[in-house]
Amino acid sequence: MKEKDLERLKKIAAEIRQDIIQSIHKAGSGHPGGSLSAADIVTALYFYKMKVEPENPKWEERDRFILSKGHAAPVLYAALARKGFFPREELFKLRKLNAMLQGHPDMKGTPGVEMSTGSLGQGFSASIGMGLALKLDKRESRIYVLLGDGEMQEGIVWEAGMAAAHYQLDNLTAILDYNGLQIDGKNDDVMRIQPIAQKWESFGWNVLEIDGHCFEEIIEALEQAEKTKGRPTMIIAKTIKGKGVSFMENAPDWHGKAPNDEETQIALRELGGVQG
Ligand SMILES: Cc1ncc(C[n+]2csc(CCOP(=O)(O)OP(=O)(O)O)c2C)c(N)n1
Ligand SMILES: [Mg+2]
Repeated sequence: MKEKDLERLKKIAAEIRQDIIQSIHKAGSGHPGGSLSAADIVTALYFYKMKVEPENPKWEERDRFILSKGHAAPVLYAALARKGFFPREELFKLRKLNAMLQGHPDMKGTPGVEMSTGSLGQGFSASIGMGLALKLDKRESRIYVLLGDGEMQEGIVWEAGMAAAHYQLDNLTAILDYNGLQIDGKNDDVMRIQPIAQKWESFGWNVLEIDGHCFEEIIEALEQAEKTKGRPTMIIAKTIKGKGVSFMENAPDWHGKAPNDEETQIALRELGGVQG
């Protein structure tokens, strides 16, 4: 990757993180931790890898992104707004009655949202159906789906994973946002998912392990996934929940609450200032 692409992606990711903080603060509720942990992955997808047309969201040749961990909606909304799917002002009406952007993604109400998610595990299953449909239609588009490590405890994930390998869905790239925390604390304390790489390998997937905050590694893995034929790829991305805001990093408490005025100012300062 070129230096100027790297700088561009870092800048976009910082702006997306600022929008996450500001939109959740304005809403007074929401999920900052898991939105911040996924910001670099979502930035790499929308601003480097995926083929999408914001002015034509249903373009048939587009790649699809499904946010299976739907509670991290603010990161998806910030990326979609920045990409031009809808005006940025919508971000600051998040979770308001009748607003376009609700607490969890709604495919019927928001341009660019491919699947309504929030019930953990379901988005992943839907992405497998989409991958299969694209194969049957002989289309080149790819499906990208992001899961959480808490989400990975859902039984539905494993049934879907088995199906994806059975149908040789090499058009499917799943990314695990492995931040080690879920709603009630540490993944390892609630119900450990390790050894996670071996589990997916044994299910017939191509497995890659990366640092989910390193753009070079994210993009290299996405490209390797695209070159892999005959099986789907699971990218296990090690991340930090709350990444970028010191007091939110690795703090289970910030899974699902909004920062107050003072916390918002500190967070925005750490992320490089307030945007216009
Ligand atoms: C089926 C289902 N059960 C429970 C919940 C409530 N819930 C929302 S987020 C969450 C924790 C998810 O943890 P993880 O997947 O690790 O997300 P992240 O750390 O990325 O925020 C839970 C249990 C849900 N949304 N869906
Ligand atoms: Mg998690």
